[in-house]
Amino acid sequence: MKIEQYRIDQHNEGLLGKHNNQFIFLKEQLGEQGIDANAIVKTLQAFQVAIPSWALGTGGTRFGRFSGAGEPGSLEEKIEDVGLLNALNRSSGSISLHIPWDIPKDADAMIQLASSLDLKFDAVNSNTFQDQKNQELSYKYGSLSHVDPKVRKQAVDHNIEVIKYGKELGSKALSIWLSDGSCFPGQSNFVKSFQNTLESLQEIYAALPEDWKVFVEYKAYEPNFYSTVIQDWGSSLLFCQKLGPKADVLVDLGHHLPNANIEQIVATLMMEGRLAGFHFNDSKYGDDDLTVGSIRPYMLFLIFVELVEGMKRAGKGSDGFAWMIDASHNVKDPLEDLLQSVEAILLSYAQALILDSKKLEIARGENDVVLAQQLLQNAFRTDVRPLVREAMLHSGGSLDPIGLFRDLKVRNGLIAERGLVTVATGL
Ligand code: PSV
Ligand code: MN
Repeated sequence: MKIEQYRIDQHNEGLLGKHNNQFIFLKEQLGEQGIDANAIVKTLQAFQVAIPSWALGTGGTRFGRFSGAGEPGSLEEKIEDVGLLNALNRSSGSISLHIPWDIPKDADAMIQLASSLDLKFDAVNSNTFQDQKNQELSYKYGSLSHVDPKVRKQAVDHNIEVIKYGKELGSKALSIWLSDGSCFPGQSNFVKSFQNTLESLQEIYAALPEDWKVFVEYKAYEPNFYSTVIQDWGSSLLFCQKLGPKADVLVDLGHHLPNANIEQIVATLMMEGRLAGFHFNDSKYGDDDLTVGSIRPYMLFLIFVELVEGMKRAGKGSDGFAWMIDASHNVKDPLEDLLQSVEAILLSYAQALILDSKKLEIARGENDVVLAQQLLQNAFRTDVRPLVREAMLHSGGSLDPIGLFRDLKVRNGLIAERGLVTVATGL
């Protein structure tokens, strides 16, 4: 299923009058503060968020999975789904594959399909946190950190194979998340686990193509509940520093202990030039994988404030980082959910872009705490939706992606094509 451009244009026509009024009003309001709304719209247009291949089906919990209907049953269908999202919002121009959930059997055909939908292949993700059918050795007690060198070798080889798939597709990065750790005190030797992991990562690093990066993702706990080898940003940074300049830290918003100051972590990693990018999601308790911006939008905004500052300092645009959603749902239509997530990311980015950072620096220098808070909250409380809509409109997307998705009955169309009983690969 494909959404033709004329359907988007037709839908936009009906919304254009109201949108133009709102945009012009905001543009004037921002103009009075010396902010160029059109420049912000351009910056937003350039921001692209990768969609993970595992988020296109209904996710599960460890208590069960209630699969939706019309879910993609193959990699082709997953690419088509991301094509639908990108046609609607023009901000989801790439797909990130998880291997072996989504092995591209015919890379050329996948590239052709993806480019016909204006899509690229983002980072490829390895998986040594599950055992696969016919796998020789088990990852029950770890993978890259395992006490048995044969298991470590198998996990290293898997990562090298993932790089091979990525190369065929034009990806430029390997993303590694390890569940390695222990569930009980005494179960593993922390130092040996670290050293084994480092040696394994060094072998993978040596196999990276010249122009590739490796992203090292950390997570505090789960599935191991006593210790995790790469438990926090500090451990991840330590591995990256030991590996070399092609290794950077990947921040997944759901991977921290409660109340961690993620924006400060982001600032520090950017200061060191070691932030690879993000896995966006939201959470109330742990790694809940909820829709981005659904629970803690102010935190997301504060993170973007640091990102905008960091990008400015580094003289980099948003294309210098890997932005990806990592969430999966039990109760929502996955495509509607992803549209909401992308919109939330762009809204936070827009709010951070309108922040008066010069005034903020002055307030900080004068210890004017009240003004500093006010400046942040003024930006956060500004309704920047017209900026995001204008960006989508200019890029050929929809002024109301979810509204159009529903008007066109996209899910019904997908059910007609794929059937009612479908299960996408993933967790
Ligand atoms: C682990 O919780 C994680 O965040 C990693 O990024 C995995 O690749 C992904 O989720 C798999 O669901
Ligand atoms: Mn993640």
